[in-house]
Amino acid sequence: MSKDLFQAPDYYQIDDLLSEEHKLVRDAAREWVKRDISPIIEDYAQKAEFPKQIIKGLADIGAFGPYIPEKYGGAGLDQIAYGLIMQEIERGDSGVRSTASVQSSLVMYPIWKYGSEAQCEKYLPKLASGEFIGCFGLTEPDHGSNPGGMVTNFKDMGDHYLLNGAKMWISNAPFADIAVVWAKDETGRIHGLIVERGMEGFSTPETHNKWSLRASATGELIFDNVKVPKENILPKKSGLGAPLGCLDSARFGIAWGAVGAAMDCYDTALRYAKERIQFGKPIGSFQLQQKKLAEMITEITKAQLLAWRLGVLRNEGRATSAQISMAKRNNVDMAIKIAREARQILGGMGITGEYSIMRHMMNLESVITYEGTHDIHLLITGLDITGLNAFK
Ligand code: TGC
Ligand code: FAD
Repeated sequence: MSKDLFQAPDYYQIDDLLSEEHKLVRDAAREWVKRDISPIIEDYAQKAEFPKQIIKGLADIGAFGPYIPEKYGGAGLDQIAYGLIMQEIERGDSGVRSTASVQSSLVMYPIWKYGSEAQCEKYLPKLASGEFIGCFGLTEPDHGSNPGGMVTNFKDMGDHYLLNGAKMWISNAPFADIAVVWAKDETGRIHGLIVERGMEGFSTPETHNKWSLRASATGELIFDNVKVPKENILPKKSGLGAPLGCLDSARFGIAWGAVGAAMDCYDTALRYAKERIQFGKPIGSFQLQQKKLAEMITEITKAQLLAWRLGVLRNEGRATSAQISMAKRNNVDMAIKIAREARQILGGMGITGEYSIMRHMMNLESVITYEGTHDIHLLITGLDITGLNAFK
């Protein structure tokens, strides 16, 4: 890949809305991505391999549990700082951001919010430092958008639980040390269980042949009569609302992350348009290319403001799940459209690994599907504004 010359677009001076701490955290993440992600990521995406050596760097910039209290090893930051870290990481690659958001919002968050004090003390510091990597098992082969239909289940055997079933499309699964797994008890109620690598009957085969999110490891979780110690159940919340509550936190991070991917595509296309000469002029001087670039910066600016406002609402504890859905849906859709337009501005060069755009575009095909598809988020907004459920 050519040298990372990224300059962050801030057309509406949104930096003025950030605190000094926000800017420090953001700049540290930005520098780290430039130094440790940009030079290697294309190669790892081509090889379809997660670069495990970056785990320590992710921990060092506070990407594992940014808002988890410091007493558990987290960074103790607010929601806007969390969002900014996700934005910067996804500026580098959505797959790397996936690892960070799964670890923070889908593994540390449920342990922190629904776990016992003993579980928090046992797992959170190791997850914050990157000594442990976690994954989150909700989706099943036959239950994606409809997780409430899950069939993975556990039975109370007196001194332990016996877990059976399978999860699919699980980020980080192939190398995760622990999995937060959602399964039904004998009454059909959903609970979270912490399953550790090495438990007999637990395997995590990798999913191959992905054209998207290639630098992120995706896999299955298979439970064949796994004996889970009773102390590994998350005691403080059960029901479908428990995993969905984690998704709120992860979707919020994605709303910011997608802005990062879009900023990178726009910045690359803008620079290229000013340098590339055709018909004796920079292609950026043609109205058709200017239209693309002007619309991109307009959409990025709107998405930045949406993410920032959502961060303020989350800091105040006032953001609704439906507001989070709107931001996830809008910002990912915005990013994927910008990636497609930016790719065109680069002409043939746009399809090569010399530039990040095609990788972002392909990654965003996963991002628009996971954590609730584009359609599902629209239906969440539809339900919120009409009171009428169009899911079923
Ligand atoms: P529904 O009846 O609407 O709700 C069941 C219960 O959950 C409550 N609830 C929520 N609670 C917290 N946060 C939310 N966002 C919530 N949404 C709903 C709700 O109040 C109810 O509570 P209670 O007490 O009345 O029982 O459930 P439903 O079965 O009709 O489904 C609704 C639907 C379709 C919106 C939901 O299931 C959904 O969001 N589907 C999409 C599935 C999804 O997003 N899966 C993501 C898997 S994880 C992932 O993709 C990780 S990728 C990570 C990466 O690599 O970055
Ligand atoms: P389906 O639910 O089968 O949907 C197929 C199509 O039907 C979609 O377009 C959908 O919008 C549409 N549809 C479904 N229901 C309705 C409806 N009621 N009305 C209208 N349209 C509808 N899951 C995890 O649990 N943990 C992870 O770490 C994780 N990581 C992932 C990583 C990757 C790379 C990918 C691709 C997925 C990951 N997922 C993970 C799974 C992801 O959350 C699901 O793929 C997603 O929720 C959609 O489920 P599905 O693929 O089964 O699609």
